[in-house]
Amino acid sequence: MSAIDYGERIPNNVDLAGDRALQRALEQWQPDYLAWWHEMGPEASSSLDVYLRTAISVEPSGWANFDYVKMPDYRWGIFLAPRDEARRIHFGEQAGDPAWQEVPGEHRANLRRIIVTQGDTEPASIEQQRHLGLTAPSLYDLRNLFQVNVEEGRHLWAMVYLLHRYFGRDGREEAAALLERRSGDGDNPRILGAFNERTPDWLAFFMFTYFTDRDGKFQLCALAESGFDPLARTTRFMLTEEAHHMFVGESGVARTLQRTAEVMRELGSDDPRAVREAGAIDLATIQRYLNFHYSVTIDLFGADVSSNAATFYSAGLKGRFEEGKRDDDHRLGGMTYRIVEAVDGRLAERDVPMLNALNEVLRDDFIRDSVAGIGRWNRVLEKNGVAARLVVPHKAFNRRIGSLAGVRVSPGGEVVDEQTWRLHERDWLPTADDRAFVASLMGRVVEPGRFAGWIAPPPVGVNRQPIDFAYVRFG
Ligand code: BYC
Ligand code: FE
Ligand code: FE
Repeated sequence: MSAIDYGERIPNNVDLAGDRALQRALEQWQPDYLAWWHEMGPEASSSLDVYLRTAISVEPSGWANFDYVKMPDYRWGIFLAPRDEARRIHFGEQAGDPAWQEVPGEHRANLRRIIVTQGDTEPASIEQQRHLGLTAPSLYDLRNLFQVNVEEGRHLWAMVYLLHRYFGRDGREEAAALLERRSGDGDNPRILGAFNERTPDWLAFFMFTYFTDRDGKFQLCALAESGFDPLARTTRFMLTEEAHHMFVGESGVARTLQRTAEVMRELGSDDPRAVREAGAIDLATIQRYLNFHYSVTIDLFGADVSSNAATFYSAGLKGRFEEGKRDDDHRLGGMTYRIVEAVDGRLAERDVPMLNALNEVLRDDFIRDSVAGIGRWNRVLEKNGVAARLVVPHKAFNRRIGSLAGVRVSPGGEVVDEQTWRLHERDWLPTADDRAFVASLMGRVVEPGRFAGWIAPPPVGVNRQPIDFAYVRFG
């Protein structure tokens, strides 16, 4: 069951050949996917040989095979984690029932919506990142970008498989629409806010993969608990890929900080202008990028009070992060959770029914995980003798979704009026000048083992290859 069949046009471990109608439908979607990849995937990349990993098994140990691949020839496929025949729904009103192998009629619309929303983010991120290959700071980084891109493409396949296999004609229409929406498009944008923002440079890319791919981790973990077993199994395998995306972000920012700290030490100065003149990114700019990506990403968890969230949970469609490790009744009736809202010009806490607050519960889990990694970034500064530290802004800062949308809150958590906001916005969020400066540092470095001056090399290469390995070969 877990062996992957690479003899098929669409590699899979779901016995696609045993369902001719489904196989035909997916084989018809495949050229549309490739056309979309050519139009919206990584720019000027079709002829490059890229040292990529491809899944060869869904077992946790040794699933990856590394080799040179031209990205349009990447073997995007359908890989589900192995089925546990005895699996039961373990939260919500139907806890204890066998997990569903087909979609229950009463949950069809909600499940489709969750799967479409998840699926939509995957091609969106590829669109957001499509131009970054032109300004990669090294071959190592270029390869990592492309690895992330092909895997996000595979995540789209994962959701499209579910839509085609379990949702009939509606599912096929939704699968087609996933290739029609475009990140940032005025008429037909991607579904969620953060996926319509730009990722204009590599600092933004690293912040995105640190924060926004981590939203992916938490949402996928919640879906991996689902009573709809095919969704649980496909998201379980997606999570093994997600770990690498967050690694790219965490290590990318850490290497940026390393270089900045070295420059500060050489200069004996923390003056942002001096740091910039020496070709590194000043800490204040890095903090503003962090503020931006953090705030747009925490919006992705949805409204803090949400009847959708209650329905998804009670129906057994979407669980909590690490549902199985929690020792409450997994139904949550009568329990409460504390949220933050703005009342009369200040922030105040309020207890609301836990079931309605599950978006906030997941957001708070995400925040804890994010903060831990920022501690690791700060150790880079500490080790280099830099006194300054990065911090996450208050969770009410720069919000557009939920109770905190529409109030102006400083990164420190103080409610401010519109005038104060406008006065300080340039200290809190990346300015046009910050973006122009970071853009001025971006230039493609293609010599093996060389790195752009604003970023330190990584401590080790990919798959135990040396750092000066030719991770990408230009034809
Ligand atoms: N932007 O009751 P609410 C990833 C809408 S990332 C725009 O809170 P709900 C990846 C909402 O749709 C993981 N609109 O909604 C990362 C609703 O609209 P309607 C992606 C937003 O359903 C990097 C209304 O506001 N996966 O994989 O409880 C690279 C009321 O809100 C936003 C998922 O998200 C927003 N930020 O919560 C590649 C999992 N937030 O119905 C990939 C699936 C809310 O009024 N999705 N709205 O028109 C879900 O579970 C839920 O849909 C959400 C929203 C948690 C997103
Ligand atoms: Fe993904
Ligand atoms: Fe990802």
